[in-house]
Amino acid sequence: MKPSLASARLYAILDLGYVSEPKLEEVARELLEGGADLLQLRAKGYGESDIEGFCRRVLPICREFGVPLIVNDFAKVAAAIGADGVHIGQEDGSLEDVRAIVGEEMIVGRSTHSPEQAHAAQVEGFDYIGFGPLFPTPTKQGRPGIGLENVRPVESTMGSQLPVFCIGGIQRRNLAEVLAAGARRMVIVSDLLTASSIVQATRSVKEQVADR
Ligand code: TZP
Ligand code: MG
Repeated sequence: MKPSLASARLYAILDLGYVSEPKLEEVARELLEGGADLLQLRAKGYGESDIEGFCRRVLPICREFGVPLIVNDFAKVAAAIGADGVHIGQEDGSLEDVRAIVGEEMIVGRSTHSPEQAHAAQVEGFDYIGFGPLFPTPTKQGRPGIGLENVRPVESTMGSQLPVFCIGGIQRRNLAEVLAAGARRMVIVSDLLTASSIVQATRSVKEQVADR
């Protein structure tokens, strides 16, 4: 059965741009101990077989914590290893293409960069969206920040039917501002992965986004 995202608030990403490959298990465990509700494996520049290997290492840890594992970009890997979902960008094809690979029981999420794209993803039937980058970020270079002004309109028009995870440049130091702009769910990558204590950083964000 497809895991429910209704109570998911904090989505963490195990991004190989920040995590050295031998530390994958250790960092996955820290993010989950800190209370991440979803975990994505994102490994830009790696091929399918490497990514499959990384995901196979992380999947048992996600299972132990009861947290869904989402594979970035590689629907075939998600299907092959029995992950919980796949995340695709605007250029990665249609939901129908991905469903043909992963079936109906897997979570499929889409990156969106404007209210129009967010709406289109909802109409198409994605299970959740990433909405951003709110601020310019080195983690996703070459994209301007879309700002905070669209967060509340998107969250209030579609957030009750489609989980909207704000993303991009969100850090502990601007979290209050992002929450005040209407965000209820978020993805944080570099600020958690570069924290001196990943567990504590994750826990402190989770406490602030819980129950919203
Ligand atoms: N998509 C939009 S922004 C982004 C992705 C993958 C990166 C977010 O990373 P960070 O480090 O939290 O800004
Ligand atoms: Mg992609």
